[in-house]
Amino acid sequence: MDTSALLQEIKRRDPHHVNFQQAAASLLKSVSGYLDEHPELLEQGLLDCLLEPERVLRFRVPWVDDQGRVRVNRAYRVQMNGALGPYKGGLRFHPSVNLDVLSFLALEQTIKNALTGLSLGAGKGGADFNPKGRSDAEIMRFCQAFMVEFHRHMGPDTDVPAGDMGVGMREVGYLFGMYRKLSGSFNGAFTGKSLDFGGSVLRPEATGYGLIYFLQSMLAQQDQTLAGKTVAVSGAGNVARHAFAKALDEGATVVTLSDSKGTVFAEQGLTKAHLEAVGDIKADGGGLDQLAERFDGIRYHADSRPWGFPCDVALPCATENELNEADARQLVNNGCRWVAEGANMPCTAEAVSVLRDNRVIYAPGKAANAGGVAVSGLEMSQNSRRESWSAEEVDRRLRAIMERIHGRCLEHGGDHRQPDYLTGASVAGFQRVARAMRGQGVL
Ligand code: NDP
Ligand code: 2IT
Repeated sequence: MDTSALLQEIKRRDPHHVNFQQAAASLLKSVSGYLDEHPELLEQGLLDCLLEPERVLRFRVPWVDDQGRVRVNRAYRVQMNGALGPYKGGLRFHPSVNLDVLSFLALEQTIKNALTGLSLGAGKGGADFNPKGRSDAEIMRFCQAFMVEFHRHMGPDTDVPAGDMGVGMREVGYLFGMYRKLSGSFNGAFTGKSLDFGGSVLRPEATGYGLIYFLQSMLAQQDQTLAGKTVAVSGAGNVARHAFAKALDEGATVVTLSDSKGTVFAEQGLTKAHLEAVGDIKADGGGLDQLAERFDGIRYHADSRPWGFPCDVALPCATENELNEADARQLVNNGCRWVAEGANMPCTAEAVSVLRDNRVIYAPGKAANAGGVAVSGLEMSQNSRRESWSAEEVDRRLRAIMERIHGRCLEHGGDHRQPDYLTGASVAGFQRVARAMRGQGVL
């Protein structure tokens, strides 16, 4: 099927899967030039297969809350593509989780994991469970109930989950513990584990650090460095906080952070002390308004996003579609020149067009946030060798992987002074997974 017929078919089959349609349309548009040169890939139904998950599991998760009431959540695992290795990708616990969201994330993961150059297939899963306001005991019971079903569908050579929004080291610990008990096997079937039982050093930091390493390669392409640049970061979770910390280490001034309720802005820049306070506030379930109450020089803007403040670099690190066309125009008007995505698909398609039309250098999450899954790949290697590497070793490998991904994007990204990273990343990732699919026959 050709690409426009394929998009029509996707819309006809799942008209409500608007996020998946957005991700698929972006991918198909980005690889269309490459496909013109490789029509054999269209003939084999390869694209149709790439856009259809190998398998989707849906299951109920009944659990008992602290009041003794039975709650029932809906959970999924989208096992998207296994051509390059075991299905690999995070689990998200958030009330917005549905099959559309997980399908778009699984498609992005397919290209991202291929770009890392590691032996990683792709998947994504999670549940419409809201961890906010839940006690530690409730979180544990939910994680255990999730695994009672899911353990039979995963394993170190089949499907290796990790964290995503709402799933951090604590949740991975509870999930892994139940997996170990039910499977009777201690193995590397989860990444993002605690260092106390097989985790890799630097996995929590890896997505944010990797984003900054990728950004440094983007800047170097134009003979620029991060030192002295003003950076707007969105989010206040794992990715945002570690990107913020590394940007500070590299001499940038970070002026914003945000959460689902609002944005904090500090004209003189946020500091490590602020970052530490954000960690405490978030661990207590609080909002960023508390940061402005605790420190001078910080303004809190309820119900707003960071994109209205002047910056050189914008790093959206919260969630999908958090930066729209109007936000992109504001960034352009305020002098922003680089946008690199820490989150998955945070820029809408219209925002990407505005950035591109105004010569803002834009890097999609499938390239720029691949550091997290890359260190997950390194955690799998360490687990299977029964080794643990030093922080220096993991950091060195992470940096090298991000630089290699940057190089692969350039190969297919046109003008090296003004690279089109979206096309570059999509073609390079697609090329690798398509070759593997083709070599294995129609499956
Ligand atoms: P976390 O759960 O740690 O943090 C998510 C942050 O996003 C929170 O600060 C949350 O606010 C904020 N947020 C959620 N929804 C919205 C919204 N609608 N508007 C504004 N802010 C919102 O998740 P991560 O940091 O792990 O993930 C962030 C993004 O990065 C996601 O897109 C994820 O898929 C992607 N990603 C994560 C990787 C990882 O290794 N963790 C790897 C690669 C990509 P609040 O605190 O109020 O809930
Ligand atoms: O979106 C992502 O790449 C992740 N949530 C990390 C996945 C992983 O398996 O480490």
